[in-house]
Amino acid sequence: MTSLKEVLSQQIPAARQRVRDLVKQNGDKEIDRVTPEQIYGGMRGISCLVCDTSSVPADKGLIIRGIPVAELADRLPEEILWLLLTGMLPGKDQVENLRADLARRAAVPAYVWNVLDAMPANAHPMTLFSAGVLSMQSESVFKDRYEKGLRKEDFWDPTLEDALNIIARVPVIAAGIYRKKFNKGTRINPDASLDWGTNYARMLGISDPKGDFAKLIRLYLVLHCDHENGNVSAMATYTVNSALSDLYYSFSAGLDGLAGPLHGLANQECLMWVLNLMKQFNGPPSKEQIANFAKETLAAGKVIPGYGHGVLRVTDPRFTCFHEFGQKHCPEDPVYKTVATVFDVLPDILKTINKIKDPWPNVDAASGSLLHHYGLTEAVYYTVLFGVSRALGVCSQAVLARALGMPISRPKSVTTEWLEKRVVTGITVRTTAPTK
Ligand code: CMX
Repeated sequence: MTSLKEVLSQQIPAARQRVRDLVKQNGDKEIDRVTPEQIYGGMRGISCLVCDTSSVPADKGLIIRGIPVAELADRLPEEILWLLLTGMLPGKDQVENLRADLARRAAVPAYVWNVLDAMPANAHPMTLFSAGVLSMQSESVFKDRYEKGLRKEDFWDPTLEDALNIIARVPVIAAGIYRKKFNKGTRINPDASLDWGTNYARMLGISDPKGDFAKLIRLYLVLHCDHENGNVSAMATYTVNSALSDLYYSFSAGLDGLAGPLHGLANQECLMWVLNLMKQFNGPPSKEQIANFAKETLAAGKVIPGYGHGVLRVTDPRFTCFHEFGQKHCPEDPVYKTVATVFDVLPDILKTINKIKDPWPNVDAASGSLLHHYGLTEAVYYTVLFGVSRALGVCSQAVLARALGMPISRPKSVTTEWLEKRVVTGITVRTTAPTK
């Protein structure tokens, strides 16, 4: 049996050589073009980042190392972490080894709880989560070894140490935040015999006699783990880490991006939108009532959370996985049923609005109704769950970026004047001094 670190040590030299060959033989070949529309449109569709952990074709959705996410829905998050990092699914002993390793690393320093206790009572759970992660920065193995003198080719090793320590601890911190923020009683300590996802479900303290809530949490942690590198949380983590700020700084920055309503916060907004809809009509609404409510939301200039995507142009397969979970485990739950009826109605309405490129549900549209069904009703907490899962992907991406020796990120920006002249004359006019 080989450990995760041993497998990576074996793989990294060939991965480096592959990139060296690509750049040496074809480094100057054009692979894309860039238009002003793209520059002013959030850099949509510009191929300028490398991400080997996952890809998101517009017509298929999340593919992790060549495997569509729906085929991975029954796997443990530990298996997914191994897959993200190595491109292979682990053997039975390897998963158990990784599970036990994470369990050994799960102790959260006492000062983290003191930091969280000192935060204002109205701090959002994501603020607490990001602060909790950042507060541990002095524990960074990368920072420590870098200060002592570390060769570039070895950067990935302490980054992996930081990644595993962060991944091991985030469910403990996240569950502690839940218990504190919503007055659920004392914290529940991790159980070193359980897997990462089941442990998190248990530490939240939700009653789970049949183990279905733990099943939902494990599914949740698998589905949200990664989504290429161009989304806000991944790119923020990647960019900060590229400056060799360690993973505590970088993952905390990624969480700050995840906390935005157009990204991870849509998770909480979705359930709120559905509950408001049900409140207005005293229970599960009819299709006509849903259509009217959606039109009112749009007329007020708001987005409908859980619908649309920057890349996808089909129903998000992660939504489909949650939808199937609901059909199997709680088909009669009124909130889930409402979410299912919204899915019947909304895409046709969104299709009538020309500017909306993707009228289909994304990952956030159904998850809240399922969490609500099992008693995790505090929607403002939902993005924290997303963040716990996203640690798997962004930390894996950072380890691989350091393994490949990726440099500090520094794309070139141009002024509006430069663009105006460039599109008219085709001549490059530099209006600012070149930056380093
Ligand atoms: N409801 C209303 N309007 C929407 C919409 C929705 N669900 N989705 C897109 N639009 C609007 C955009 O706001 C934009 O309007 P303006 O030009 O007036 O600003 C227009 O349609 C074009 O947007 P787009 O090109 O289709 O989508 P973007 O790539 O710009 O944005 C996203 C993608 C996800 C931010 C957007 O669809 C949205 O705001 N959805 C609701 C929030 C949400 O569910 N976010 C979670 C995404 C999943 C994730 O991050 O993991």
